[in-house]
Amino acid sequence: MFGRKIFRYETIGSTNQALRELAQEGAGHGTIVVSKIQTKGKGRMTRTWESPEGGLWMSILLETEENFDNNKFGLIPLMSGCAVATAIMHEYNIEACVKWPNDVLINGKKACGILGELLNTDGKQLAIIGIGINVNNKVQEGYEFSQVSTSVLEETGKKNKLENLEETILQEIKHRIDMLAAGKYDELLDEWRELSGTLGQRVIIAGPKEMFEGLAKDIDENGSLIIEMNDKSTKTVNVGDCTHLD
Ligand code: BT5
Repeated sequence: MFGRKIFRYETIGSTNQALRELAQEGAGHGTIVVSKIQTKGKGRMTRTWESPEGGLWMSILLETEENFDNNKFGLIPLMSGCAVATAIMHEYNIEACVKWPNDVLINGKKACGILGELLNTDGKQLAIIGIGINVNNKVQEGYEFSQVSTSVLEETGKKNKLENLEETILQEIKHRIDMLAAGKYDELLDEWRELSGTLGQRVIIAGPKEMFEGLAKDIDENGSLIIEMNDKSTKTVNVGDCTHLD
C-alpha cells in the first residue's frame, strides 16, 4: 500500500540507491526511503546532489501497470514536479513553478531536483522517484550552483518542519500516481503547463548531441519539450538540460 512502509535513515549514500536495493529484495509499490543526510546524493547523468541536514531527501517506489506505455515514463518526473510545487505553495504560502524537465523553482531558482529511474525486477516494471528539496539547508553560498539555487529557508527566512512537507508531498504524489494509472495523461500534462516556468521562455537546450537556443513552446504527449527555432521550425527534446534566458 502506498506510503505504508517508510524506511528512515539518519545518513545514507543515496535514497534512490537504497530503494533500488529494497525493490530488488521485493519491496512493493509505494515503499519510501527518507534520509536526513545523503553522502552520495545522485543527480541526473552521474552528477552529484548536495544533501546536507535540513533538506528533504526522499525516494518513492512506483509499480507501473502491466500494460503501462513506456513512452509515458517522461510524465513521472513532470507530475512529481507538479506535486512538489503544489506542496511547497500549500505549506509555505509562496509561489513555486516547475522547470523542464525535473526541477522546481522558487523565485526563479532551483529549490528541488527530481531523479526518475526505471527498474525491472522479477518481470515487474518499477520506477523510482527521487525528490530532493532544499528546505532548512542553505545553498545560496558555497556551491558552484549557488547563484541558480535556493532553499525554502533562504526564501522565507523561516525554518520549517520537514514532516509536514513530506506528508503533503506524499498525498500530492499519490493523487497523481492514481491519475497516471487511470490514463489521465492530458490532465497531468495540462497541470504541468499551468505550473510551468519554462513555457514561453527563451531557452538554451543542452542535449546529448547538440546545443541550441529557441522558444519553449509546449510539451508533447510524452512530456518532451517542443522548441520553436528562429526559422519557426520546431525541435522536440526528450533528454537534456534547459536554461531559461529571460
Ligand atoms: C537533479 O539532477 O536535479 C536530480 C536531483 C535528485 C536528488 C534526489 S535527493 C533524493 C534522491 N536520492 C538521490 O540520490 N537523488 C534523489 P540534475 O538536474 O542533474 O541537477 C544536478 C545539478 O544540480 C548538480 O550538478 C549541481 O549543479 C546542482 N545541485 C546539486 N545539489 C544541489 C542542491 N542541493 N540544490 C540545488 N542544486 C543542486
